[in-house]
Amino acid sequence: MPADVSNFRTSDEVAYDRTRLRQWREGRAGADGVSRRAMLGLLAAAGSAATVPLTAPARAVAAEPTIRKPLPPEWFVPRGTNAETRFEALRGTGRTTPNERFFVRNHTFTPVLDAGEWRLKVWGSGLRGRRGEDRPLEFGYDDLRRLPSTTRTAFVECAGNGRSFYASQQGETVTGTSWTLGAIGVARWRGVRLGDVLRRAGATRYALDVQPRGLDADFLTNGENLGRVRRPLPLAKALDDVLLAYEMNGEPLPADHGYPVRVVVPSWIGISSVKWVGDLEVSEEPLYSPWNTTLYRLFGPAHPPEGSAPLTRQTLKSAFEVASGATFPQGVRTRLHGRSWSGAGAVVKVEVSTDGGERWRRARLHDVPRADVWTRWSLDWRPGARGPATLLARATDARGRTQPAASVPNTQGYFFDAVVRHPVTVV
Ligand SMILES: Nc1nc2c(c(=O)[nH]1)N[C@H]1C(S)=C(S)[C@@H](COP(=O)(O)O)O[C@H]1N2
Ligand SMILES: [Mo]
Repeated sequence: MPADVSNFRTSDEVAYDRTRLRQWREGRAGADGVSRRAMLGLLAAAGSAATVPLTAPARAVAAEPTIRKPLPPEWFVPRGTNAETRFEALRGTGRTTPNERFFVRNHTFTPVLDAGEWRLKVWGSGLRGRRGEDRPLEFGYDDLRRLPSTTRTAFVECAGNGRSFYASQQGETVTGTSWTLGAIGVARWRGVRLGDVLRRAGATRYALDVQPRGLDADFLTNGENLGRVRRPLPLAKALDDVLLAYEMNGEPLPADHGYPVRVVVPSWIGISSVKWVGDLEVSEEPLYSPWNTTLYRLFGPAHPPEGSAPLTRQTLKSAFEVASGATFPQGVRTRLHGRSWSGAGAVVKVEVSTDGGERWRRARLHDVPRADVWTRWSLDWRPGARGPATLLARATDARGRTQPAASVPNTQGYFFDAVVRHPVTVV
């Protein structure tokens, strides 16, 4: 197996996944809204399927794609229900992304919620008293704001960020939104530790998974209703560094980013950071949703037939704060700026090539490298011959991992980590 996919298939994750699949087969795990076919697919390599429960029939719900904030074309590229940040729009901004320029990834549309009426319902078999969904423990917005708060700077990045390069650089056909590199933003999140809420809610020591669920509309895709956006987190991660955030860069969360409260899961793929969170299921049994079974695993020739373990930590990427196809005058010294980030730790080194990858130079780092945040960098360049040129940037993180020349493909185009070829013209 190539080194860069083995990172995401640590033996721990694989063993964990296998145990959970066995529990599902034995009727000891929840998988509402995951088709029986999908679960059987996952089980294929894990052993016999035996008898398995059927899922509820799909309900039809109207979906109307909407983002509430303005999306000026100099800052965003519209992508269906989503909006991608242009990296050139980050030039001159700080280490955090201004809320107005932060990318939006919506499965359906932004709901407009009232913090006064909002409740976080905590329920499930992993709570003392084994609370059913109809008998949850509730926290209001003011209850959360009265709990001790904590602040953390972290990126939220879609697992599919960079997906379009599987096609444009590697000739691979993959499904999903054709992001370039702008499905990422960094913000200072303030909120309550999820662990504090779970302890107050009476999570038992047998609790295994926590599944936050959004209050946005059911997600309909390919004629199926997958229900509301939800994805389980193992309790170990939930108790570690996960926040229930109500502030983003010092302001109340904007509607598009989860107002009044969202989950923020540092270093993990964006789907973990559920927006508009309405309830948390705390379970003694492993939980499944479409977002950790058919979606957000790696499928394809380089991966096991049942797919990889569910994706967790983000991979490694770099981007120039330069428009694609930008022009540079010949012979005039210019300063190229960019940012690099990794889910595995701080970015400690960035190399840049201005000649299509022949010669590499060390970029100057502008930030103290930190985990969960990008490192800004720059490099001076005096463009030579007129005509097309290709800029490349290659990051190395604190774990010693460097961006490869090509990414191992997967059918849904997640985790593009290869060096991106950035076209410009010298005039
Ligand atoms: N409730 C809910 N949470 C969600 C989503 C969603 O559609 N609904 N999208 C997820 C995905 S796929 C990503 S990448 C991030 C994007 O966060 P942002 O829109 O604040 O940038 O939110 C995640 N949380
Ligand atoms: Mo995402």
